[in-house]
Amino acid sequence: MKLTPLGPVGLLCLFLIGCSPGWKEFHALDANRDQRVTEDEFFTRVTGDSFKKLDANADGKITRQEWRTKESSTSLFSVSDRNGDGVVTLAEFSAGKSKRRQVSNIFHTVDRNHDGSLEWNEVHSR
Ligand SMILES: [Ca+2]
Ligand SMILES: [Ca+2]
Ligand SMILES: [Ca+2]
Repeated sequence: MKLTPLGPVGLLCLFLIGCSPGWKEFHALDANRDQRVTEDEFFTRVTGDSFKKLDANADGKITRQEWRTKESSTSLFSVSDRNGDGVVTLAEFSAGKSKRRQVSNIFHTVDRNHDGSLEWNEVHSR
């Protein structure tokens, strides 16, 4: 059985398609506890979470084998492994421009008043 990691798509579901996140999820995103989630906090959390899910043995590196057990395609693995040493680190994982854009798109959809941060009422009300 394949586990689908709660990546950007999962969060997209969480925020936009009815499965409204609870206070706990919002709080988890709000790293500095100022009741606002900035794009950086959002990005760090989203990429961190998907990284952790792929890094099965939690050694801070994703091997091709770990990647393959969670993702159907390894083509993204090769793209992510920038220095070609056969493992993807968190830095490499976060570096992809397309990932940043993808997360950014979700963020800006949720940020209804476009002030660059998510507040509880923006996330909570639909
Ligand atoms: Ca690992
Ligand atoms: Ca690498
Ligand atoms: Ca906002």
